[in-house]
Amino acid sequence: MLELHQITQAAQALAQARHIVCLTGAGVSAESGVATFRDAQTGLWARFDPQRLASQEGFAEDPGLVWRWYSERLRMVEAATPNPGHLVLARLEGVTPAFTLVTQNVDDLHERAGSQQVQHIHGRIHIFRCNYCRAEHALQPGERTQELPPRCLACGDQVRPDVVWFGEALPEQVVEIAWRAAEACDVMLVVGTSGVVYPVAELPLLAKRAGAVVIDVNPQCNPISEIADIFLQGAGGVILPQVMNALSAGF
Ligand code: BJW
Ligand code: ZN
Repeated sequence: MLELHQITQAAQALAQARHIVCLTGAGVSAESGVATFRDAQTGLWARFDPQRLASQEGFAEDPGLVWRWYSERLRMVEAATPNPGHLVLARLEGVTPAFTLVTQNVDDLHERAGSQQVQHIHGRIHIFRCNYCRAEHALQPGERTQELPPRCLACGDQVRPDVVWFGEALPEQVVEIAWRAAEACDVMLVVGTSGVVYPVAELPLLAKRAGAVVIDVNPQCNPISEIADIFLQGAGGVILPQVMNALSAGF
């Protein structure tokens, strides 16, 4: 059960911090109507395993299926708008000397909420690349709704969204920024992640070991809430504005 003093405690930790790292997951976009990764398996997609769809093996087995899954999710992202949780995180960027926002989300809702520096550690759904030579592909009209992925203009292989699938390496530069920030921050604010996908799930533990206060915002208990110093149990779009109000009011 969430108590008022936990909100105050979180606001105090954030107010005193010189460097805040915010790590977000699918839950931060849930209140914008973007289904979380594991909840995206509804309707027609219910019989497919997301771990299989988001992999080279799944793409090789049925490229059209994976292409259509991502087209549908991109449509969902485009129809969504940032929620109060995204807006608070954008404001937080301006109230602390150093702020690093690392998101596992492939949507652009943080940017649309006004966040200036967003580290997309699992890629971005609206950018497309060749699965072989990695050349960026500018989608032509009609290609999105095709049954099969378009072909790369440079090498002829298949085009895919620029996201990180299971078994693939995370973008090197973003990993460097995220790991360095986790070791240097005073507060790590985690919002809406299940904490089961590695290596990102290591970040809160790394921050805690380096002496940071870890705050987790999530309606569900999860591996990160287990190690968090402050667990704010609830939805990001409800809890984060409460924390921001306490911060603005001087607690
Ligand atoms: C709310 C809310 C509200 C709801 N408010 N909250 C160590 C141990 C075991 C396994 C591994 C390991 N190291 C690596 C692995 C393997 C693997 C892995 O982690 N597997 C585990 C699942 C077992 N990792 C990898 O393969 C990674 N690559 C790798 O390790 O490469 C090695 C390598 C090195 C060098 C060369 C080559 C290879 C890659 C992982 C990539 C993950 N990609 C995905 C797909 C991206 C594209 C797409 O979206 O389709 O990223 S998987 C998916 O999970 C997606 C997400 O970003 C990520 C995390 O999901 P998230 O955000 O936690 O979402 P959900 O849906 O799981 O949870 C939502 C949460 O929100 C819940 O907690 C809700 O309660 C909460 N919530 N409403 C706040 N309103
Ligand atoms: Zn190519």
